[in-house]
Amino acid sequence: MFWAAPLLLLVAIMGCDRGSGSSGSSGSGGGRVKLGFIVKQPEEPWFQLEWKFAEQAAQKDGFDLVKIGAPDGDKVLSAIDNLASQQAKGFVICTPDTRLGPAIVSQARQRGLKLISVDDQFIGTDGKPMTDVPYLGISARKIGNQVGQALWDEMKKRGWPLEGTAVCVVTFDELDTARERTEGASEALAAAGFPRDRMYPAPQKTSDVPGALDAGAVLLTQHPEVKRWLICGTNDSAVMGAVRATEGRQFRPEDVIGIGINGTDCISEFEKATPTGFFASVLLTPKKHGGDTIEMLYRWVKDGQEPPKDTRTTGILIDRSSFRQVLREQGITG
Ligand code: FCA
Repeated sequence: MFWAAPLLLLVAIMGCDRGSGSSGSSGSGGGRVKLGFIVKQPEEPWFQLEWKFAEQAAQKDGFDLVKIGAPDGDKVLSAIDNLASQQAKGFVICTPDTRLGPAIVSQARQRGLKLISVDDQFIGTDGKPMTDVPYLGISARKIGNQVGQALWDEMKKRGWPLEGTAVCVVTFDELDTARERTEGASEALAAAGFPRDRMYPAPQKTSDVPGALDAGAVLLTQHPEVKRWLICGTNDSAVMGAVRATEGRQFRPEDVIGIGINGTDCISEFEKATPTGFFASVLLTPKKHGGDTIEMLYRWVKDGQEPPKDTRTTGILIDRSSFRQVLREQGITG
């Protein structure tokens, strides 16, 4: 048929990565279940860890895993086609754009694929979260509160006066979980006594380190009067970018307290010989986000056991002194 050649070509150039668990199996013929795991930013350590734990689950339970990076809508839709053509039975997805939710659901339905969304919840045509699609994500506001409280505690520990201190809030408001995290951090700081009028948003154009570096640099230029910065953001990359912006303007690490979220994308920062302004992070649970989601999907496909519609996870504060032990305890490092 006329569409078959371009489709095959597309599948080939997408270069999808057949993960572990495929040994001894030949596609659908082996009788093994095949499941996909699609992520929006495969270059982020967070998503690599989700994949790692999904692979561990695949090995343990004996199913095949297909990992696909899909940074935009076109890639997501062709990834779903790709999975269907490999006779996969379902997929877990962190979508690059939550507003693709209705299109993803309809495409999956047409192809007979089950799906679970992870990290970033789908938004429906009415602008509200699609609560009928099984979702596992973080308790975003609470984790934000944890960040805000930890920023306040560290500021007090360092004996910083409020005068001359401000908060750089690296925002990415188009994503609900991101907005709730930064709102949560600001709320906790306000409740502790930090003046709201010195919490400045630094909106990211792209949700990555360069996007946050640009956003942070603009804010620092606008506020030359600030002597000490507290920094919060959506995730480690957001805080990292803003910390790099403070370094670019010769702020000393002692005058910067940055606290991230993920705890997985800041390890190289904590490993540096001398401390930077990236002070701490809330370590999330990539094992649950990667391993539990794919296992839930597997049980659903294999035994008809429906996953819960909404699961929320928590986090643990880590810093330079504790990260090694906590990562080990959490099974993230060996
Ligand atoms: C979002 C962020 C990721 C991670 C995840 C749990 O998808 O972009 O960095 O924090 O939520």
